[in-house]
Amino acid sequence: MLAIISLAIFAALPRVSGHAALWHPSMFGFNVTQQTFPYDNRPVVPIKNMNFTEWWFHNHLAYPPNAGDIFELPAGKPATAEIACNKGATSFFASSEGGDIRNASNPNDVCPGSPTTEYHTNGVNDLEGCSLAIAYKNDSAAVQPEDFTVFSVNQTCVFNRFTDFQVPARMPACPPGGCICAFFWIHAPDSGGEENYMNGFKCNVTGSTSNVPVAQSTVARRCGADPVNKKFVGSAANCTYGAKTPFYWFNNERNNMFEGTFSPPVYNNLYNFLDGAQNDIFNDSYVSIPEPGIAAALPTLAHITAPSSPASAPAAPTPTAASNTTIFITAASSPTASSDGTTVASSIPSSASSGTSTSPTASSAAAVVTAPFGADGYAYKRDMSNAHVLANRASSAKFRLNQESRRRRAVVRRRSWFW
Ligand SMILES: [Cu+2]
Repeated sequence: MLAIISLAIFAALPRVSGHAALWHPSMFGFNVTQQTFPYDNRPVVPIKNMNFTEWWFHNHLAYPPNAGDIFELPAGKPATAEIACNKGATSFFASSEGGDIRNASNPNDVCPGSPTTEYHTNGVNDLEGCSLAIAYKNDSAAVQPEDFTVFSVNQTCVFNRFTDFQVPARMPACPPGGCICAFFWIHAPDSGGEENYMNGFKCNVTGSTSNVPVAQSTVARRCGADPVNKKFVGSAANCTYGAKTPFYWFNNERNNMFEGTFSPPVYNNLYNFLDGAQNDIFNDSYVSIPEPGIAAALPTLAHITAPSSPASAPAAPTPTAASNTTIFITAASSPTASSDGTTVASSIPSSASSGTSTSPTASSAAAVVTAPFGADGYAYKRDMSNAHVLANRASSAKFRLNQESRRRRAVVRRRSWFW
């Protein structure tokens, strides 16, 4: 009874709800309020256990931006987005039901007046990253999940209202009318239940100097160090390189990730989503990308001489993990920095989530070179092979149990703020 009463009081308390969204007039659902749908479908509300039309673009495709509202992506430069738990906490507060709730003493406050757990983090060391993806289509209705390619990652996310997304320098121009983009986020497993976040928006690449298309994206593998799950060394050969699809997880339809409740797919080194611009997503970025696997050959980067020149295909050295010519793609690396036929290895830090926006450094990368990838990687069992997918599906009943118990714990935790 007490639980029911306290829940009722909790529900009646005026409060700024948590979660988070990317806010911009170019977004689908910019003016959707709690009353627009029969259920609360504000852009900040998490997505989970939904059918495709409900989760895709947050079911906001019928709420497009006004003509001319577009989010600009300057090639080779950062695009600054505003991420907040309420529109009133952004520069666009004027059209928010609750008006301006920005924190005057901290303009970067994602959720003024609320603890960080409201946007699913226990602090700056508990961040898993978020991403922007792009589809080179100007018709939002024509965009399919496989059309999106992640072009920018911010691993220090969600933590600052003003969040920079570095745009790759070689992004080609969009079709007339612009492209369709989306913000994707899956938060840390230790601060709230399993949830996806997706906000679609209209975008356009400016200052483009390359016309090489973005490659068809593929699903990213879990390949980095994962100390929480007692995997202390990453397996670079098991990583997905090049254009990668966003994560579609924990819905009823069209998922591309089947990770368990406590191992959400995340936008950081764990899935080879390095911090910053994703500079290797173009058709000519690689001479070859072998099928990933714990004993696979590493891919070979192409030598890009000029932004618009076709890729030359130099004779590739035998790619080996121990190769002295191994180089590392970091957020700051430009495609021109690579030499002919260089073997690529992802620098995988020992911690899955560093909690800072610092790019992997040469020193952390050097550790990968000297330590054979296979030392622990051969025993790695989290690759998304069919067998593993099937096993995950078979244990879905267990997921639901976990999910239910986590939800209950979350309710207890939230109540404790008030009691
Ligand atoms: Cu949430």
